[in-house]
Amino acid sequence: MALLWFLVLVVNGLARYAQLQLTNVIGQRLMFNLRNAIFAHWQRMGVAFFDRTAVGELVSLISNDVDAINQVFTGGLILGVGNVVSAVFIIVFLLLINWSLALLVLGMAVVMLVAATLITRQMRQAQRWTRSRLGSINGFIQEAVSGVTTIQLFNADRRIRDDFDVVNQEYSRANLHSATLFSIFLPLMNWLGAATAGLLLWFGGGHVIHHLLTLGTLVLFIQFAERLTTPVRDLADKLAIFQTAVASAERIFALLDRAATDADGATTSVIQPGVLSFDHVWFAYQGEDWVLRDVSFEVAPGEKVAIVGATGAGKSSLISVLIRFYDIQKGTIRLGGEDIRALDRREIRRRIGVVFQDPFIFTGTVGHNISLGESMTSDRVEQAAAAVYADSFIRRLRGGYDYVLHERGSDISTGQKQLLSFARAFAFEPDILLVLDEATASVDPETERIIQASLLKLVAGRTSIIIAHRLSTIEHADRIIVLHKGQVVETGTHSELLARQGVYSRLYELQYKDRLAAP
Ligand code: DCP
Ligand code: MG
Repeated sequence: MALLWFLVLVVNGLARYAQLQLTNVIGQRLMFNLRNAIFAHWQRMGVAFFDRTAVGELVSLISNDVDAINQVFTGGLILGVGNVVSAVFIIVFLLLINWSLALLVLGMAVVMLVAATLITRQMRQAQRWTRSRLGSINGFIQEAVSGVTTIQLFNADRRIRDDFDVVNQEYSRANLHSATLFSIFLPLMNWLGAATAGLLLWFGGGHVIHHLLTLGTLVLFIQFAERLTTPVRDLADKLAIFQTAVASAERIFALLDRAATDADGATTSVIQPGVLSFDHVWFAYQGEDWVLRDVSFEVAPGEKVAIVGATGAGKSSLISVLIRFYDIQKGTIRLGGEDIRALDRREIRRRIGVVFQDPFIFTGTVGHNISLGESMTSDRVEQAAAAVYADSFIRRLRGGYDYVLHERGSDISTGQKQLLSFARAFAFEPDILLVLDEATASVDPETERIIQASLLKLVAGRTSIIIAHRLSTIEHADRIIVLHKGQVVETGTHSELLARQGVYSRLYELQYKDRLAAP
């Protein structure tokens, strides 16, 4: 019998190992797939989605919420199901041996289940609280790190430290609350377990003295009662985990069920070069707050058009709708005669090169920041950089094209970032149109001269739209479109518009006159 018992223990151990390993593998695969699915879905969401979602929230979705679902597997519901099965077996077994003692054990098990349920319900609340506080801390840190220069510049570090102290304290308090509940839970369960053993000894012992029960049976009862309380205690715990997982799953699937913007019906995948036209275009980011009002203009192939206007006039928005970051509410934008809503977004962005006002720099080498992982030879990368006069500064970096830039390009200058973004646009060889949202930040005259030369190289021989902030850029344009509060108010050449004495001449007096072409 002893040998058999030993064998059972060995098999039990092996089976446990197999079970744990299996649930781990399933859990990890599930998390892996979920994270990939969420990330892939994000990449397909429109820019508008990111306008209104906090980074901290997204991070917590892909880490905390995915993790909560995994909890169901590792040490979660699967083991919980095993617990229920073994509890039922134990109860039936005990009832068969001695029903009165069995009822006593069962009664205590019910008491424990009720107590455990009550406490775990509290714990679930506490967990929710803790998680939301954790989200706040994450969000706070993310913002404080991104805004560190502004914080230090305005000596706001002490104030921000105080603010952090508040969110930190709330997180601590939430954690402490959870911990308190937990420290009640465990002793209480242990106490109830001990009470069960005590009651068994009391009643069972009496039965033994009166020879109504063998000592062996009593020992068996005490042992099995202990084996019963563990699953009962766990069960309540597992239910709480399951509840949290369901809440997380709801959040995740709410995201995955959101339609991705690139899923809408594009019918034409090849764009024919031709005229770009805005035809009575109306656009608002939200509701009826029109940012573009009845905008109409055309850009013929080979033409270089400059768009000017006061800050907030809607110039950058014009580009966002052109490359379908957002869809317009009224009117039509046509490329080569085709409504852009019928065109594939990827194709639009491949054929139209855009340089944004504030270029984004990724962590990685200079070369990678130009090619963005697209398979292009290093020759092509270097040629692109040389074409826009970016290579002289790149060569001065240690390692040249292999120099590793840091997050958001914190270790190169604003002007250098611009040159890098020009090189990026050049390397991708947009053949239909090049759009350039000129940066407003001013740089030293020498860099200014390089950027101007670089810009001219970029637009040479291309149809281009330049949102201009520099007089020298405007002067090189074939035509100027003046945007005022979302409307096209004037069109013409520099001298024509000056002669008109309208919005452009006012803008010129106020904005451009002093910023004469770089020496
Ligand atoms: N806007 C918005 N949501 C965004 C971007 C802009 O509600 N995601 C609003 C803010 C402005 C208006 O749209 O009131 C126009 O913004 P633009 O960025 O198009 O303005 P400009 O590019 O003309 O201004 P600047 O010269 O400063 O770049
Ligand atoms: Mg802008």
